[in-house]
Amino acid sequence: MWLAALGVSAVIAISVAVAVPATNVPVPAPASVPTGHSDGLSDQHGGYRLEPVSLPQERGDAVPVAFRILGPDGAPATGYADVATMPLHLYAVREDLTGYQHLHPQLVGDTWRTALRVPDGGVYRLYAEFTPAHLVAYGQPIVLGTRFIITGDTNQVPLPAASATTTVDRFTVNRLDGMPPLPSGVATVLRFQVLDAGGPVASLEPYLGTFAHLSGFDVPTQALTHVHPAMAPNAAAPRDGTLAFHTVFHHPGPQRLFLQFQVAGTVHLAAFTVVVS
Ligand SMILES: [Cu+2]
Repeated sequence: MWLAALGVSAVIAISVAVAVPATNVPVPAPASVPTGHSDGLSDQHGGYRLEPVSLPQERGDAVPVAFRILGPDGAPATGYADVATMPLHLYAVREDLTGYQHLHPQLVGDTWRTALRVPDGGVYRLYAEFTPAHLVAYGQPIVLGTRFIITGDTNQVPLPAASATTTVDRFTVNRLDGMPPLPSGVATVLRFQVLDAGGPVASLEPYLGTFAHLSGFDVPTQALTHVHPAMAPNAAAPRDGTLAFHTVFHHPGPQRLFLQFQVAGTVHLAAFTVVVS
């Protein structure tokens, strides 16, 4: 995507240089809206940049993390839109796609701060997802990433095989469309149903303003796609415990999905491997 976007802009730049006379060339307005999507593999997008202040260097249950988000003018960004009730979501995952976390740092002065669970060694990636207030109409958040390395012994976990069902706590979550490979680069719908011993769970509760959060990580690259169920605002809980997500997976290959949902005040995390063709 990055290369494709760069290629497109390079082609445009070249064709403009060739086709337009040297005089009366309109001066383009400064780009105020980012182009393309961001997936956390870069620390910058659309003029915004993630600047680490303090990243974990050792294991622990609550290791401090601090970073700044700098705007196009190089100064710390101010004015974030609340998306899913929060101005900034921070996701973390290790390179083997374990240890997923979804956190909400506090903005203290110009620096975002939170604490991370770092149970083991390895390479971890952080994803800061936010929407500058003036970019709400852009329609997608900016996702900036950075990574840190914890040295020492590391227990890498093999990627679980693709499955149409998984269990978490007292719940079973089924992927209703089975396990067909999902096409890359086009709109896709993923449907899940949450069940417990009594059948479909009719009592899903909003968590951060929506009935579920789905984070998908492209296994080879760790590119992030984060989406919410397609539901009307203020919709009632789905009576059959079914959640539908509309998304586009940009890369062929396996994806590791983390589905968060809330029942009786507790957030549960179901994980799936799916294959994108
Ligand atoms: Cu979310």
